[in-house]
Amino acid sequence: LNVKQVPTKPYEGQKTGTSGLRKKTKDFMQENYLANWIQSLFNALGDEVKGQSLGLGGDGRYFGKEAAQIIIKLAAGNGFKKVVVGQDALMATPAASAMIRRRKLYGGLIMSASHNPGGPDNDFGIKFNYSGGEPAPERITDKIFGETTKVATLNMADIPDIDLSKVGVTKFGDFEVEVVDPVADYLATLSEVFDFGLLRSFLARKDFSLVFDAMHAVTGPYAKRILVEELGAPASCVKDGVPSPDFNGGHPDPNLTYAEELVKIMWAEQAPAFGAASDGDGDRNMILGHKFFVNPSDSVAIIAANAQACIPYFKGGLKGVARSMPTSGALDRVAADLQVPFFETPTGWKFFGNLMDAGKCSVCGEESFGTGGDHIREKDGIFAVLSWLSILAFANKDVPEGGRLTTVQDVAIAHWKKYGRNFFSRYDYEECADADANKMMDHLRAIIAAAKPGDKFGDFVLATADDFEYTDPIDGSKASKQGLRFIFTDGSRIIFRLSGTGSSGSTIRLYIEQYTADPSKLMLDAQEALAPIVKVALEVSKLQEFTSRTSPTVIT
Ligand code: VG1
Ligand code: CO
Repeated sequence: LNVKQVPTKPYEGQKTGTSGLRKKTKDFMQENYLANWIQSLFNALGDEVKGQSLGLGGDGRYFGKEAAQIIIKLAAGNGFKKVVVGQDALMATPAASAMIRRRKLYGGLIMSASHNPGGPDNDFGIKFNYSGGEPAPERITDKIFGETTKVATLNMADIPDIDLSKVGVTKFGDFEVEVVDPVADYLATLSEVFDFGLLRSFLARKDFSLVFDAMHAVTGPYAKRILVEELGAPASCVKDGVPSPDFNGGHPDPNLTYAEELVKIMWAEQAPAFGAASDGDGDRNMILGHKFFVNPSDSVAIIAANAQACIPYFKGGLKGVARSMPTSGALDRVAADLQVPFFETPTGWKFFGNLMDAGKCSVCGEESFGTGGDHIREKDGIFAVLSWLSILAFANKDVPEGGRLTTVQDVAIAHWKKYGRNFFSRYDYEECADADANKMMDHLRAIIAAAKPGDKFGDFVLATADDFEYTDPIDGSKASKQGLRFIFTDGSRIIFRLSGTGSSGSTIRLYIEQYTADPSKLMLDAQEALAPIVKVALEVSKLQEFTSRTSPTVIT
């Protein structure tokens, strides 16, 4: 194999955020921009990459196929013996995690900017996952960043572009590229987690119907294969199932704002019983019933509460559960009830991996439409969908066809009746000016520094306020400045963070939570129930004053 030493110069700002490096596609298309980051990654990993196998795939967005060719040449040039790549350079994030684990690969690269819009004028991204299938921890991402500031030479194998459209192996001396079906490994893993027989017979019921919105992103082929071919749902249940390089001009984020077409379907008088959507790279999910939204913080709690009974993989019980800090405390109550260990981690999936590897966490989730289990090391949209279908199948197994089916809403209400309800909402103020957002955060830090337990904020009495810090219980690593928290004596919380996944400006996230066990309040609309505490949050932060924003861009 002939390897060329191509001289290069560092680019500034190649720092990874919450989930990999995300920038404008045009930035990534600058000469050697992507290659520099990949070479820096290989430099950071050092000699251990020699002779290893690397997974590769992406969410199908614009520039992915070109990026794959660059990555393959660099992998060969840096001593990998093999690259396993999804056909057409496609691979959903959870599928990449499953593939790395099943094939015992050294690691994998995922070309995705997740729910961010794609195309030449929007975003591209890249992320490295390690041999357990988990996103690289911060000690690695910090090292990569260090390397990006001094990268000088690219080791590029002199090989032609690979035909990624056909499954099969191509060899160049000691190096080979295997193009694989991007669904196969993932499907094999899911079939070990769920009772496909139970799901098949449930989906065969004439009184049950579903719709899955792939949002023109990567999960289309997965939904067709898994829901339709394996589980027997009608082909028409997959909406917008052909991946498009710019997601058909849309914003592939499964929430009430961006998945408005699905929302419209589910809020019609005649609607399917179950609706779900996934994001650009297939790791997020939104679950809907008829005219009913399942808050993701509730979803992970409900899945955890029902996992042992409804999902074969969890039949021995849960080893523990975990949620990200801003996610509501609904899961905490389930953990206490099940008497299993509970962990609160910073935002981003990379913090769950250590807990899972140590056998301390079976189910975890984030308020940002992320739900997962320890079958892989990424959040998993289709896992959430199959979990909910399993819960419904189990709840309805004795209901004769045509009888009164237990619905998504019934499951959620039964959960609230048992555990109480954690009202939760997130307000996103997208693309604020960096300076404005930073000033607001500084203002809040000053308030926190001066605050004392017992201080009153509106009707709420402060229990504690801080900037969240996490010490990993497994390896002792610390993550600080993970979000500004005001926790009140009744358990209500106000949290402020700046997003780490955007590609321009600053996105302010405001998370609000309030708990009730009062049966007369369980069915209140979340926005109505939270109005007083939202008011407090906006007053204390002076958000409007600092950013001139009178309303959020997205409300969850
Ligand atoms: C957001 C979410 C976070 C999630 C991350 C990656 O991060 O808040 O919970 O893990 O996106 O998800 P941030 O820093 O923008 O708040 V994905 O589907 O974009 O990989
Ligand atoms: Co995603």
